Amino acid sequence: MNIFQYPVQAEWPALQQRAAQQQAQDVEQRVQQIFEDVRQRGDAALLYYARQFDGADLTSGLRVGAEELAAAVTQVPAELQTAIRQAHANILRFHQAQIPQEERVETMPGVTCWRRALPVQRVGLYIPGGTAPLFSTLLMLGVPARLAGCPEIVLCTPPQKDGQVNPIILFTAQLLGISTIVKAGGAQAVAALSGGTESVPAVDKIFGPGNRYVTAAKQLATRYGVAIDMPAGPSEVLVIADESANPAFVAADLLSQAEHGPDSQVMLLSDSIYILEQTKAEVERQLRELPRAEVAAQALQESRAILLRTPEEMLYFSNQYAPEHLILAVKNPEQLAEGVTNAGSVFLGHLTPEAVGDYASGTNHTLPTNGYARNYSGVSLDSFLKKITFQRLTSEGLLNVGPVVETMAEAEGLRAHARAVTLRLEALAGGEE
Ligand code: HSO
Ligand code: ZN
Repeated sequence: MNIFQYPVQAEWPALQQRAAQQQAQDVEQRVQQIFEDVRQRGDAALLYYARQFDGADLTSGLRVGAEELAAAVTQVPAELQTAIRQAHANILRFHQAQIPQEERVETMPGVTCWRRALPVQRVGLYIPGGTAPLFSTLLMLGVPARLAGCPEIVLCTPPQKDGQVNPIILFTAQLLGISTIVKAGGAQAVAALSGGTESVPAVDKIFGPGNRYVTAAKQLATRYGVAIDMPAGPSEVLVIADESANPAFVAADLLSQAEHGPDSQVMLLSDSIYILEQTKAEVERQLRELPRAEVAAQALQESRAILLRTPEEMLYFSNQYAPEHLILAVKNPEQLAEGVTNAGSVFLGHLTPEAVGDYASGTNHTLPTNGYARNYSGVSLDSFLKKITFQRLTSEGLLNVGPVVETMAEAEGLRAHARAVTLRLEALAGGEE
C-alpha cells in the first residue's frame, strides 16, 4: 500500500483514477465470434465451448435435472444451509420493503392516471463459477427476481469439470425456487440468453457479474435488444478512517475487497498518519494468512492510502471518486453519512464491515463500480420491474384537458393530434344537443 501525504487538489484526479481497463480488442472480437456461433448453432455451440473452456462433457444435457438438484442438498453442510437461509430471510425482508405502492391520480376532474409495476417477463441470472463460485450473488439476484414475480427466471452458471454444477449454487437455487438452470458460462452463456437456443430460453434482461468476456458479452447483448443490470467493472472499496478507527478492522475490510481479484480497487483515507501507518502494517500482517494472498497482494499494489486534513475533505474526495462500497470508520458516522452524494452502498461505524452487506445484512451487493455510482443505483427490486402507465378520461375529463391539448398540438404543427381531440369534443357537443 502506498501512502500519499496531503496531496494538493490538483493531484487528486490521478489518485482517483481507476486502473485502466484494458478492454482489449481481441476480447471483443472473440466475444463477437462466440456470439455468432451460439446464435447460429445453438446448443451444439454451447456443448463445444463447455468442452473447450470448462473441460466438461455435457452431451447428457445442458440443463440441471431434478435428480442433480435434489442431490445437491445432501452435499451442503447443515451449518451452511442455515446460514444461507438466514441471509435469504434478511435479503427478502429488506427487498420486500421496496414493493412500490402507487395511487391513482386525478390530475384534473375526470382525468385519471395510474401506474402499475410489472415484472420484467424473462430474466437471465449469470453466476460465475471458477475459483470462487458466488452463491451469495445468486441470493442477491434471485430474491428480487422472485419478489418482482418474474415469470421466467433462467440461471446460467458454468459446469465443473465433472459436468455438474456447484452444489451450493444448486441448493441456493432450490431455496429461491429457481428450476431452469443451464450449465453454461462465459460469453457463450450470455449469447444463449440473448437469443435463446434449444435448451436455453431467450430473456429480456441479463443480470450478474463476470470476467472481461462476460462483461463484453453483456454489452454486445444490448445490441440485440436485451437489457443488462449495469455496466460492470472490478469491485472496489473506499474506507474513511479517523483516529477512532481500529487498524486491524480497517485492514481486514481493505483485504476483503482485495481478495476478490487482482484488479480490485482499494482506497484508504484518513486524517491521522498513525492510522494510515498502523493499517498498512496490519494489512501486511493479515495478508500472509489469506488463502488468496497472491490475488490480494496484486490488488494492493494499485491501492492507495491518503492522508487528508479533515473529515469534510475526505468526504469530498470520496464523493468525487464515487466508490462502489464506502466504509465510514469514524467516531460520528451518521453525521458524515449525511454528506455522501456518490456511493453504491455505505457502511457506518466500526462494527459494520462491508462483508455483512456482501452476504447477509439484507442490502444488495450488486452495485455500481468504476465511478458509475455517480449515475447508477445498485440492483434492487426495481431492477426487475418495469412500470406501465394507464389513463382514462370521462367526458368531463376530455372537456377539461382537451382544449389544452388542441392548443399545444396546433402550436407544434401537429394537426392530427389536435383533431384526435377536436373530433371527440364535437361528438360530445353533438350528443348533448
Ligand atoms: N464484494 C462483492 C460481493 C461479494 N463478496 C460476494 C463476497 N461474495 C461485490 O460487491
Ligand atoms: Zn465481497
